[in-house]
Amino acid sequence: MTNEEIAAIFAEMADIMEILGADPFRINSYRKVARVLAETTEDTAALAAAGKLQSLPGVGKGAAGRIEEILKTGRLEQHEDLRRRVPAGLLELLKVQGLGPKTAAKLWKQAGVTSIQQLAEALSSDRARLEAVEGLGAKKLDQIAEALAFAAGAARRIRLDEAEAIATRLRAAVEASKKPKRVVVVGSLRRRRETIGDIDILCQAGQRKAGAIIAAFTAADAVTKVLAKGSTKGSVIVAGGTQVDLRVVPAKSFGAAMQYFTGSKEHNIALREIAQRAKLKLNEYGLFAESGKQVAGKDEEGIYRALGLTWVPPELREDRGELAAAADGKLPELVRLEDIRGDLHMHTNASDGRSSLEEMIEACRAMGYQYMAITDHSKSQIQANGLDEDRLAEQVRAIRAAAKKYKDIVVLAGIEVDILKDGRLDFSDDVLAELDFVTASPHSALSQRRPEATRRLIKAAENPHVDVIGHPTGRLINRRPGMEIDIVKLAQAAAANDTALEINAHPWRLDLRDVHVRAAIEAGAKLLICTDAHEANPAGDLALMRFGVDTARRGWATAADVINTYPPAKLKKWLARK
Ligand code: DGT
Ligand code: CA
Ligand code: CA
Ligand code: ZN
Repeated sequence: MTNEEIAAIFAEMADIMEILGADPFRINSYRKVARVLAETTEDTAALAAAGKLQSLPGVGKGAAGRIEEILKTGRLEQHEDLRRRVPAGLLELLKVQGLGPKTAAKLWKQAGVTSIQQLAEALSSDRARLEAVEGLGAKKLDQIAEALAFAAGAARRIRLDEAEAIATRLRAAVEASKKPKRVVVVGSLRRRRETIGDIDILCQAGQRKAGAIIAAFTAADAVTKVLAKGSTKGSVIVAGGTQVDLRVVPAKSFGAAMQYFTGSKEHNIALREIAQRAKLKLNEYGLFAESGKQVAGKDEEGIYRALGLTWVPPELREDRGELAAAADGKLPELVRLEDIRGDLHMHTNASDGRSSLEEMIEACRAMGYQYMAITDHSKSQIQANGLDEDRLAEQVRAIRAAAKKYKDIVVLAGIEVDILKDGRLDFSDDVLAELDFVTASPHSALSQRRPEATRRLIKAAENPHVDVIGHPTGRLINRRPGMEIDIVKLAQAAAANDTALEINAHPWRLDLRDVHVRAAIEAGAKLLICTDAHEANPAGDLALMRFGVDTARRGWATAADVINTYPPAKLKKWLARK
């Protein structure tokens, strides 16, 4: 059982209890356990074996017992009891966006609707029966009908880069109309999550202009369907099925709206509790005293400041300890894109890249980099035209010759050597010893189980010639999960052997992911953020660096944690460390 599978059981129990009208406090405690399990980098089975499940936040004696039962028997009696108490189709209904457990319960009790199928039928042929349900007006039913149609088509969450491209287009449409004072992206996209559910945009303008701005938004080229077109809010679907929401907000509450709609919901709830303790009320319109007087809300900083906190970078707003750190003035100074001085993972047309060595060097110079490494694939990557020992030797000569021509950039002769199934490498130590830089990456046998996968990567990290473990889990977002690894053990081994861990910046990978990055730093490991570029285009693959920096920031990384922020002399010293 993986952490995610156990988490799903707890989440489903919470949903069922909510349908059954259980105590909200109890429901919340199950949701909290589900979230903690889904996010933790610890191996739940190992924690259980050590009797330490209760070290997880929110996991008390009861939850620990339930987790143990799941691990032992693969199921949970209480979960199955709960499932027997609601029609099976009802849980499917919850997957429809905007349809929560409370509505599902009413559909069941008041209209006899217990499946998506029945809901779709009633929507098209018996709306009166649905409109009789408490809280289900015509407008809400339209929304549900849209969501049903949408769920039938598109993937639920899109990658960060896809969302960014859509947001850029819609933002431009909003900016071109009526010249609003400010247009900002909020929601999970501003927090730079690796996947995005829907895109949220906020625009500052007065009531007079709002209508025209929303009209321009809903008429934008990318829009395939308009879901809502109100006086302060517009909602559309774009090609591919993603939803985009625009809200128009006046200056005096722009900061409050920015804060609220940036989320996360969990961060907001925790922040609101801090406000309540200070006898203040926080919502999307502002921060208010008991008298009703507005205390803050024009800008985000003002809100955090009035609550005794330093401003929290959006990437940290996940309720993972950022508010306590902000209260103590101990938030990390996060690494920035401008801190990056070089890229140490890229391919040329000697393996599966599309550009020549010279073109890659010119592109890295255009990026303003002070150093770079060429890291083509090794021989067992046959489909990627991986280099064997002879071709590698020839390439190293070519790189050294080319490198001499440039005073402004250090060009390292490297390799992306395959980590074989058992942790051995695709080249012997003698061959690796000839290189300036070695990335070792897993590309095959990615369905390996956690213990083998962890042992495999640790073995590679222990090799004295390896500088960094590339895309450690091998996952591809929305396509394959990659290996589950014990990140703490790997990071400890990496730290002990002076081997770095890569944050592969390609938005399909983002590997290490955010929670891994945080755990790796806490275990003392160093990081490298690299693009894995396959083309010499400063606006193409090489520009993907920003997504890696986003992930590093979400993992609380500072520039000091990231090797490729080092000045050239310091990097040279690091390269000579082993
Ligand atoms: P997504 O779209 O699933 O990738 O994630 P978000 O975070 O963009 O979520 P979304 O679009 O549902 O809502 C945008 C923000 O609005 C969210 O991050 C926080 C705020 N928000 C939404 N619903 C609630 C809520 O019930 N309570 C609170 N406190 N904030 C909420
Ligand atoms: Ca969103
Ligand atoms: Ca939204
Ligand atoms: Zn690779």
